[in-house]
Amino acid sequence: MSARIVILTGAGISAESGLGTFRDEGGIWSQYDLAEVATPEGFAADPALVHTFYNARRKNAAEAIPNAAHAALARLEAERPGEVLIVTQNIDDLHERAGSRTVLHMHGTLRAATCAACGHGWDAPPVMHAEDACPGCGAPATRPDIVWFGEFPYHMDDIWEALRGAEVFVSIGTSGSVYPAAAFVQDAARAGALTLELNLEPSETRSYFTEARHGKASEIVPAWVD
Ligand code: BV8
Repeated sequence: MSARIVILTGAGISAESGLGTFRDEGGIWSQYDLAEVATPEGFAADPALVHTFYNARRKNAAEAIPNAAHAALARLEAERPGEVLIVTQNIDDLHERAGSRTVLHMHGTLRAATCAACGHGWDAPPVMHAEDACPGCGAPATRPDIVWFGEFPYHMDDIWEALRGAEVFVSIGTSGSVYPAAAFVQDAARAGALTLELNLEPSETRSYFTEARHGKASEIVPAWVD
């Protein structure tokens, strides 16, 4: 997969749409224990708790509205067909609802469900329960199709190929604290790309970027696009 402009997004781009971030003051990881709700071990120990966690986030995401940052990225892609790839760590569908077409969800999405027993995949219902039977094999092993800690992210071969050929790499609304996404700026820089961080504040990987602009995504992303 190739693109001149590769854009990585994180929870910060959806913050002004009302969806929580993870590591800011009062963030999701201060309300829930990551180990209990975002690891395979946590799911095995208490699938009902994990479904409750993701059912609430699925509801919040469905009620959220894309903001000016999502809209600006959709405009950029429309103006430069075939040149823009969004790689998102987010599991909401705000990029798609804003009109972006080329979006890779490396951590999965709330819209998808899968079977922990047979790997069958289907569109997730609004509310999932631990005892729901897999439509494929019938086992009560349904889970959100989301990449948890210790699991391999999706689309990695496409992402690494795109980073090798990118002219510009832009990171928006991410703290740079989760790998392998946090290392993408280094992969892009090694390939000679210009690297730009657009974030509320300097991220953990700020030093790897050629340039950084700090502020709210709904303001600094349209300013960069337009
Ligand atoms: C893996 C589930 C093997 C979905 C999540 C080194 C190499 C490789 C792996 C590791 C490594 N070191 C450690 C690891 C293991 C681990 C990891 O990174 N641990 C961390 C804690 C150290 N990684 C994994 O397990 C990954 N798998 O490594 O497989 C492998 C090895 C090599 C190569 C390939 C594979 C799997 C990681 C996925 C885990 N799943 N969540 C969900 O519930 O959502 S991660 C979780 O954090 C979320 O998915 C989120 O996407 C992700 C990153 O968080 P951010 O999006 O950055 O959000 P955060 O709150 O942190 O920051 C928000 C930012 O926005 C802030 O900077 C803030 O200032 C800014 N902001 C706020 N408001 C605004 C704003 N910006 C602009 N405008 C605003 N209004």
